[in-house]
Amino acid sequence: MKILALSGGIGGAKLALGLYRSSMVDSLTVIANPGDDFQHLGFTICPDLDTVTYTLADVVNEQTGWGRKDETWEYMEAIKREGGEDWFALGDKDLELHAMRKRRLAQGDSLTAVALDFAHSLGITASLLPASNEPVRTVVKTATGDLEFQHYFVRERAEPVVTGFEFKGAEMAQMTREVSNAFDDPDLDLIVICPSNPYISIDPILAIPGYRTKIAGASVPVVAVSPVVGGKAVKGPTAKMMFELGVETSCASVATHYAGLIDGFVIDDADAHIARTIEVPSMACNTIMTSLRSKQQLARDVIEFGVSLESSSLN
Ligand code: FO1
Repeated sequence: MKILALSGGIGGAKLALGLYRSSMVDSLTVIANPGDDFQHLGFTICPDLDTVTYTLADVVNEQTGWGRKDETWEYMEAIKREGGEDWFALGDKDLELHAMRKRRLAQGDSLTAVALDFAHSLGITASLLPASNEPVRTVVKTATGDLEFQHYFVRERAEPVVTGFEFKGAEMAQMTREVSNAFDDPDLDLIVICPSNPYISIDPILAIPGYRTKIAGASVPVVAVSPVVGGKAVKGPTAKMMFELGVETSCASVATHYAGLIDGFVIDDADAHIARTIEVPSMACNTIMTSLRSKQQLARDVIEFGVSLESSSLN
């Protein structure tokens, strides 16, 4: 099986790991959300790309879901002592990646080349790709003004009331050759939209010219997995945002959000009773990934559902 997945950070990375470690998958490409990226303390921080990379390399901090395990914090302590910006925690091990990325970008290498080489250096055999080499930055529109994404999410703890989003730079950004080749690969079997926040993790990718067309026109099934279970977000502020945006906080709303892009939608067993309200074919299973086994099982369920959609569309 050859799979192309779109992912945000923590929740998406869990399914990406399940796919990566699935015996059914021979080849995996993951496209990471660029909207959370920002410049901070002189570094280009790419939280979702890095979370997917650390997760697949098995070096992620499993308590937080982001950053490195067995991290030390001397750099942050120095920033604090100097009265610098210490609201965004960059660990010493994580800093090794950031220093390397800074050096490589400064010498003219692309974000894609840096990401592929870094993943390779960690022994990852999947292709982990930024959605674009150009910056795409989510701006969160709130009742009290516009906020850069990490300022909203980490510094303000996602507390301000959200009224909308802007994906700055998206219209000027380009789908990379590596991403385009992954979509056009004649051996591709399935496209998966991971259980990530549709508004802030998947929409920034879809805002880049070409993505919607490639996904809507794909000759392979496109399956999304709901990040909303029983009206609540499995992780993060998805449900809070939906409420503030005036959208019903249910998995059905997520399926509607992806209308025209997906052929099938995976929901949790807890939502099986509302499956009939979902406009595309749906499948209920356990989507709560608390162990490697449950991640691999969800990957298997998603693949088998995707394959069943393909054969039913051929009939
Ligand atoms: N999330 C936090 O809640 N607080 C942090 O201090 C923080 C630091 C951080 C450093 C590197 C990195 O790759 C991710 C980091 N994250 C932090 C996570 C990240 O900002 C968000 O989880 C994602 O952007 C949401 O997907």
